Amino acid sequence: MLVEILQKKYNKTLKECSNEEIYFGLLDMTKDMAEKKYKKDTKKKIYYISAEFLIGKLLSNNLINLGIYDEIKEELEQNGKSIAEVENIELEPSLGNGGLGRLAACFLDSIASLGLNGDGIGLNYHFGLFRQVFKDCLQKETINPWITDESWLIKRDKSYTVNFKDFTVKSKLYDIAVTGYDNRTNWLHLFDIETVDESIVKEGISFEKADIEKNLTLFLYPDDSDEKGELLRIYQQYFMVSNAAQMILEECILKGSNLHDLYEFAVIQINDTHPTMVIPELIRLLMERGIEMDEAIDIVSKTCAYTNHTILSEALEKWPIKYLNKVVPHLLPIIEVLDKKVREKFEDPTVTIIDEQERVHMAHIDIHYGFSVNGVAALHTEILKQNELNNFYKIYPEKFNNKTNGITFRRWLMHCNYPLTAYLTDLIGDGFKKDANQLEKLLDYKEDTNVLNTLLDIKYDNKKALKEYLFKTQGIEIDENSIFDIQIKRLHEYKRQQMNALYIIHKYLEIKNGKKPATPITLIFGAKAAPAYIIAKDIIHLILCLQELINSDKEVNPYLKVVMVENYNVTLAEKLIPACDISEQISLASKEASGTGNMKFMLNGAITLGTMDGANVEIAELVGKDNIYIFGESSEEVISHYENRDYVSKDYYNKDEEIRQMVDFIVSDTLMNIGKKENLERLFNELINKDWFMTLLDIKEYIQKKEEIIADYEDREKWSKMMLENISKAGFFSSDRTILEYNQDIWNV
Ligand code: NBG
Repeated sequence: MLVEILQKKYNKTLKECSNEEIYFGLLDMTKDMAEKKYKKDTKKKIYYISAEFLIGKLLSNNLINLGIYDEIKEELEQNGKSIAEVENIELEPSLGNGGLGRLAACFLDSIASLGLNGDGIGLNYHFGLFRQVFKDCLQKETINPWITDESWLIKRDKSYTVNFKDFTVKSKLYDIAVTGYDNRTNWLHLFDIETVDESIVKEGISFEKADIEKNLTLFLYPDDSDEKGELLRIYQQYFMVSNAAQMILEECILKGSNLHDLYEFAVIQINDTHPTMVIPELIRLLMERGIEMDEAIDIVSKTCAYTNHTILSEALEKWPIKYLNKVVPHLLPIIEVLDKKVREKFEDPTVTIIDEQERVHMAHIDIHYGFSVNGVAALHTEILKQNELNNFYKIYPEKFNNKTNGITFRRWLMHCNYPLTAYLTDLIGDGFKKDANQLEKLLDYKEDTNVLNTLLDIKYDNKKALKEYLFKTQGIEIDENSIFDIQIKRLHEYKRQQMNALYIIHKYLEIKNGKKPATPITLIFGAKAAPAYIIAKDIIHLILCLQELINSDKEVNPYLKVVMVENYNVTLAEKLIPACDISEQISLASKEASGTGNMKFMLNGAITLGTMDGANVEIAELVGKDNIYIFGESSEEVISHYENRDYVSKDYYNKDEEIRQMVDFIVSDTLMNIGKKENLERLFNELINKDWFMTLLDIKEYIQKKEEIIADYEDREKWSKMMLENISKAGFFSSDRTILEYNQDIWNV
């Protein structure tokens, strides 16, 4: 089929075509096949609304899900082409930021793969999240254009009118097909406007924030450190949910809903608080269509469900009434009624929608006016119930439920680790591709030296493949015979990349003093920092300075290497994860809602070094304490430090010589000669005077555990057994399991 398409499109044979031509040929073919697998809507349908969808490149994923990957791979090889090279042509869509967006993408994959009728709804950001470049050991941000003339986006003939206070826009809709694995096709609906003007972006990522008609869908999470920025975010959010609400009502009416029964036709999952305004917007639209307010509120409350993804208060959105009035004054009367009803029913001042400072708490709208509230890992949900949202839990115990996150094995095993997938298939059959729990069959081989050695061989080959990839794409050289210790995730103080950086200093000093590791260690980082998050950028600066220092020190670099990959994204994750030995999951206990990278690493045979936080807790339960390296204070202990305000980082610094040495090194001449005084001093001061996320609390135990896991790496047999246990037990973390639970407990589709 491909041959015919290329013949028609370019009048060339497969052999004659360039990789680019093959890519566009495959794009046409895949889109066409996907469209054919679209099935009519069922009576009830899931709408997953999210500010981000971190979908990654789509070609291979779609070929796998359509069941033609092997065939195409072979056909290309027979003609002297390589699928990997064809894949390089594709630009990664820039529609997401971190775990929340990647989760949304995994969920869409699982919804379709389980044959459920469910679409995603979001925005078509032209430049998406910024592209990260390093210069002088600093992060700089530039635009990240990803939309090309021919792409996965299908322009639809559909448009809605969205009214803001001062002006009105007409939306246009783009769809991306979401192919299920051997199953139906659903859609990711992305809304945009015609008037967006990419040329207004000057120097890096700066642009005039007030010109909404030109900038509305330029960036995901534009800088909101000033008023104009906050207003822009409100414009984006309202634009997203107004389109969503209009589309949902239109589809339901078409299927025969009289709107009084909306919840029998639609269930809306609100992914974190960004889409919260869909609640007042739907109420407004129902009232416009003649439904009384009380009934409208009731209908919407039976239709919407909310997922919380964090307990960090800065991420729980609170919009000043003043700002909402400037953008969407028509929603305020509704929000005020929602608030009034809460006040009439409950005395507790902490559960109101509008607070004393005249701010609207978006999560509070979701909890009062949605029928389900879920956390994303067992520990996270417990913390929501017992601490963060305890006052709400007391009112609505029946609304709270846990849905431990998951990942799609199509992308995070079958696509990113072809050799391991092929080997597993040989050993245990391919049942695990649809029923992830079958990975447990691998346990039968836990004493089989042959199998254990093959797992080590596959890991080694993946490390070599990563080495080649990093050299080709970023000019970075690494040694495949070293231990690959990897921390890849957004940069945030709670994730504690700074603790890992202190470990590097510890190791550097040790080597300088003549104590050398048995096997060289390569510490790999990948992380973007939010452009306005100063300390996060300082941490990147520290890591890049250490990279420069260590990699140019001949005494140290045979034993230690630091690599921070530039512009970390899904494509890089797909290369890094299969090559990893040690998975760094070292957040301050209680702060990482779940984590999903931890699951991807485990599935690909990396061993976790982590705290009892997020889904690490469930990983630890599944693999048992012999197959994971846990350190650090527990979430209870950490929460009690916050409650009693008794953590003083300076005390740890003063008390402990070793800690002092590491922290002081940040502002030593050695490092200041490489880096910037201002940044390094600021970070130093932050660590000893604030350290909100308690780096110094756990640093000693962290170093100790890390030395232990590194020492255990030498015992190859023991290590390979741990790998096998981790892979075998990863089945629980398939997003198919998560989605089945959402459907059983929340959606009922
Ligand atoms: C993130 C959490 C992660 C979690 C993902 C997906 C936000 C607001 N939250 O721990 O930090 O894995 O959500 O649930 O991005």
